[in-house]
Order: sequence, then C-alpha cells, then structure tokens
Amino acid sequence: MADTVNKTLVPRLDRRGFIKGCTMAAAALGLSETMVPKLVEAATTAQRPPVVWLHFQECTGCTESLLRASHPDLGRLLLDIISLDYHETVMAAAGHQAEQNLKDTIEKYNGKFVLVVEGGIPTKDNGIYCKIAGKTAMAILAEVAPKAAAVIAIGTCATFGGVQAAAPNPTGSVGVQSLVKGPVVNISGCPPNPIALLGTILHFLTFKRLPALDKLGRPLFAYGRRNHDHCERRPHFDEGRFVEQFGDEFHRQGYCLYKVGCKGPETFANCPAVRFNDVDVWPVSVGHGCIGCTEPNFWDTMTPFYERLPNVKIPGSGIIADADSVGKKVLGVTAAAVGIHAAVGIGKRLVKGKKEDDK
Ligand code: FSX
Ligand code: SF4
Ligand code: F3S
Repeated sequence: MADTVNKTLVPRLDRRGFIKGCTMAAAALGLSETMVPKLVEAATTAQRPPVVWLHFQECTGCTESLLRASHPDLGRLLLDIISLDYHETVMAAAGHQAEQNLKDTIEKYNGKFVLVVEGGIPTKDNGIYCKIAGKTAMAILAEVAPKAAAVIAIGTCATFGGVQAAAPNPTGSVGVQSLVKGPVVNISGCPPNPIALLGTILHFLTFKRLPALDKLGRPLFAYGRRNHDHCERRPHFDEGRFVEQFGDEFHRQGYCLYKVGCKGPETFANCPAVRFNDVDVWPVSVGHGCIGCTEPNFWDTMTPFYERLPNVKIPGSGIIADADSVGKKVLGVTAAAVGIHAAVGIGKRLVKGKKEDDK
C-alpha cells in the first residue's frame, strides 16, 4: 500500500530534472547556488517522509496546479522526495480500500507522517456540508491531525476558509488552523504556486526545521514581500502610468493595472518572481490585476476585483524627464503614495538583509 501514488501513477524524474528542480527551489528559498548540492543530497538521502493528503471543501485546483506544474516537473520532483501514501485525487484505490489505506497509514506512521490538507472545513450544523465516506471533514481532521508530525494547509481554502467562506459564509467554512492544536504551515493562494510547498519540504529535509513563518503561518521565503514590490510593471506605477480600462492603449503598452483593480500593493506573495506554468507567466504579466488570492478573506476584502484599492494613493501622472526629478518624484511616492503598507515595505527593502517578519 505504501507509496502507491508515487509508484503507480507518476513516472520519476531523471537526475537532470531533479537537479534543475532543486535549483529552482533553492532560488525560491533565497539560497545561493552553492546550496544546491546540499538540497539534492538531503532530498536523495533523507528518508522520504510519509504524507497523507486530505481533500475537503475546495475545487482541487491546488492538486491540479501541483501535478500539472512543469519546467521542470515540480510535481514529479515533489513526489520523488515524499512518500505519498494517501491522496484522494490521484491514488488508485477507491471506496472501502481507500478508507482502509487511510486507516492503515495513520496507524503505521502514527506521529511520523506529514499531513497536507487541501480545502476548507465547514463547521456549521456539525460540519454536515462536507462528508467523505459518511464522516464529516471536521471528524476526519480531528481523527488524523493529532497523529501527524507536522500539518501543512495548502491553498487559501485550507489556510483561511476559501471562497466558500465569503460573507455570509453559509457553511461556516474555516481554515485548518482554527481547528487543529499546534502549528500549521499555511501555503496560501488559490491555487498556491507549487514551489512554495516544494521549498518548504526541501527546507525541512535539508535543515531539519521548517522555514521561518510570518504571523499568518506562511513561509517568509514565499510570502515575505508584496507582489507590488517586485512587479515588472512597478516603474509604470511609480511614474503614474496606468491602464484606465482593459483593452485601451495603455493596457496594450503594459502599464500598471492598479486603476483597473490590481491588489498587488496589499498582497504578500512571490508570483512575479516564481511565476506559473510552462510559459513563465503570472496574472499581471498577461494583463490581469492580482486579486489578492494569498490573503485571508480576499473574497470579501479584495472585492470588487475590478475596482482600485481604496487606501492606496496613486502617484501623479506624466513622464519623468531626468534623473534629478526621478529622485524627487520617487521619494515623494515612497513617502506618501502607497500608504502605510508601502512605506513599511520600501523601508525594509532599503535595509538590506533585514528580515521582513514584522509586517
Ligand atoms: Fe481552494 Fe485548492 Fe482555490 Fe481551488 O483545492 S485554494 S478553491 S484553487 O484548489 O483549495
Ligand atoms: Fe504591478 Fe499591480 Fe503594483 Fe501595478 S499595482 S505595479 S500592476 S502589482
Ligand atoms: Fe494570486 Fe495575485 Fe498571485 S491573484 S496568483 S497572489 S498574482
């Protein structure tokens, strides 16, 4: 039964792909290239941690984005470094056999397995709005989580309740950390970038500890900066060049999407750096604003999606002519334009090496 998913459904990576994936993870973790051999060594010699992956109230996009990731195949790399013993979407077993697999795994690896939870947990009316094999998600989580060595919530559903928690939250959906005692690593995003999970697991295997987390339980290496801070359209923002409506001349020229609703100034994520899919894109690079999918309650706090954030002052318009005025203009912008969040963020960027753990 053990490792059924790895062996039957997913071909293993060759050595080149393996090293390439570890190199990408090292970059995402902010490690130098000299650390890659250490990551590779840890990933190949450490005992592969058994993983139980539960699905609750969600769309399965987190698993989809993980397994369809490539460039190189991050999903396959992940499946090479863990022993995926139970995963409802991709395991071969079904029905009673699947239930038996879960029972056997949590007994055999009691206190040793990593629990990954995907999806929110409905709590209203004793949790009846999500049931698997006759048990509520709440009951399954209560049975499995106390036996796990570590708990990782993947996706904004499992971290903060998900879109189904949008007011008035009819099913009482909550994230894992609301129901589980002890620390939960929150890999938020709808869906999150696979590199955030891969980086977290590789960090754990290499350094024998989890990466530093922010106050919301998210790994700082992936959620320590706002998308706005490393967006390729940022120079347009700073110089007051904005898309006024989708499809206009400014949109075609790749100007900043803030006025058409981009939530990058208040979204902590590394999308511009790690990007998605085979073609290295992220929402803003293809002309759509960030909707803030890594943030708690983004379904309520970041809507309407196509209206600008209310508390972000925008810089004046006009092309800046020379270096002197750039200096003055940018100083003015940094002090006042993007509100308190931006001022804090920019201050941190100026203090090199300072940890961004006090946001
Ligand atoms: Fe939620 Fe994951 Fe969004 Fe979907 O399953 S984070 S709805 S992309 O996929 O949990
Ligand atoms: Fe980029 Fe959005 Fe910030 Fe504009 S508002 S610079 S598009 S993150
Ligand atoms: Fe989500 Fe914004 Fe990134 S919508 S995927 S955090 S660009």
